[in-house]
Amino acid sequence: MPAAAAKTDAAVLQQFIAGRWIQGSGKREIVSVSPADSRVVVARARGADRADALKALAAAQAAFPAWRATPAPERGRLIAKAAALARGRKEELARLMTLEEGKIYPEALGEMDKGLALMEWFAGEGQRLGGVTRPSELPQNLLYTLRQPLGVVSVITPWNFPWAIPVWKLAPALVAGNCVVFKPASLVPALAAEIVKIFNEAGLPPGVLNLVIGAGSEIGDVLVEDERVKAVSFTGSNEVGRRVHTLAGARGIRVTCEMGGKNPAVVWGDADLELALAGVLKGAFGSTGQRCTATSRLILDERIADEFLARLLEEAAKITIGDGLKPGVGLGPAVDEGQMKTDLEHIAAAKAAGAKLLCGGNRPKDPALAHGWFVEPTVFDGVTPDMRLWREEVFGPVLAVTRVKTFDEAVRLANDTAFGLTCAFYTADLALAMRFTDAVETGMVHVNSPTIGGEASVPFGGVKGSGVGEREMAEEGVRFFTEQKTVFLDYTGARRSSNIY
Ligand code: UN1
Repeated sequence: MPAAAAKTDAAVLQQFIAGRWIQGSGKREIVSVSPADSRVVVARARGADRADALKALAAAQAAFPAWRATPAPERGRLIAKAAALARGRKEELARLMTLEEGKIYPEALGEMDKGLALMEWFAGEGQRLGGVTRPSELPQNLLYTLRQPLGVVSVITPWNFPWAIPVWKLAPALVAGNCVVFKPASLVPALAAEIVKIFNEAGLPPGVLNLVIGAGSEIGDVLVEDERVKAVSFTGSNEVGRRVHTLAGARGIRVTCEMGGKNPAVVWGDADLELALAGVLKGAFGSTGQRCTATSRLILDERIADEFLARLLEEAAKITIGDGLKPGVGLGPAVDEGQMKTDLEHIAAAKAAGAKLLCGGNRPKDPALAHGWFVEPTVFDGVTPDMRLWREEVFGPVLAVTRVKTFDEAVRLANDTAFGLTCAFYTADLALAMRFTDAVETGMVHVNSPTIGGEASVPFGGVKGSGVGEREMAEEGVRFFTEQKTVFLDYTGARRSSNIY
């Protein structure tokens, strides 16, 4: 598409505050371009500034009493309606996702499905939001707990799952009765605006969900520091996550930060190698490696290492790099020039450190790809724990391989990282898988399946440097957005004879 034509087609986005679409008052223009061809402008928006963020917070605060009073099953039905509306637009939204974020269309469809399953799960939570009842030490007394909304909450999301991550935070926040200010990553504003439109069309009252589009820390800081904000749910880089956590901690509010990973896949000598191969390829190169759950370290039992790597290289060579909207393409671009440069820097550092480059390592040479931020699928053998490639998250299609002789060595190396999100262990030996599951220091473990993914009904999140605060998804996902109240109900109708404690 010629640049000029693309510019005219670009959507013009606005902020959504108090139920109205308004122009941002910031100086900066947010321009969303297609990472597969950076001449293609997807959308433009005048960015929000501090004043817009404050307006959004005020709108959320004003909407809270009525939303809190809306019965939870009713709130849940509204989420269900939003899910149904999105389901009807699944292909269109997936196309927009591929255009704006770069992931290949089949992966975008998969992300749509995942987000829809999460919305449907959380819609049902409207009928399940509840506490516990317990017997009291006293006769004719009842102890029970209630779950109540917090008030205004901030939802701050990254660019790599521009549909699933926002909905897995927004749906539980809303069903629990909170009002939200949503700040998506500035690289994916077009999809974020569609998400907000869908919730609005489903019938959310004005002010219950507000959108601020902007770049830089100015509005993000307001959304954590303002006294009206009672909780912050953040997914993104460790650098920003630490800042969010520190600011929120200083205020003593609740915060969940889901951050990076350096996830290992271990392939044991007895594993089904075809299964392991498919899982490693998907984990390492799926979404161009741009997921916190990506497989970035491969720990191979030395008995099968040569055979496995030979097959891995064969398969990597077959991957077609290109525009994710084209059928047959298996690897899309990095999201922007900065991410592409980061990938290439990590590759250069690994080479300099003495790791052995087995494949990839460059931008593709095809001139048709020259306007996109593409990086070849890259595999390094002989990576040792002192190398940056072992320790630091790349967020690109770069896999670090090492070989081990013993199970204990595999466990030790798997745990030799500051991160702890997820891992995979491929084996035919169930006892060994159980021992690995026991010993590995991660929030999630995959046995004979790739490191990536999650399901609505089970908690998602990590330990060590990968995350702080409550897990997401499942019951935990809603719990984060509620406050507990313990009720001591005495129905004796008489004075207590003695206070037992
Ligand atoms: C997945 O692997 O399907 O930012 C989800 C991320 C994660 C989501 C991964 N929060 O990559």
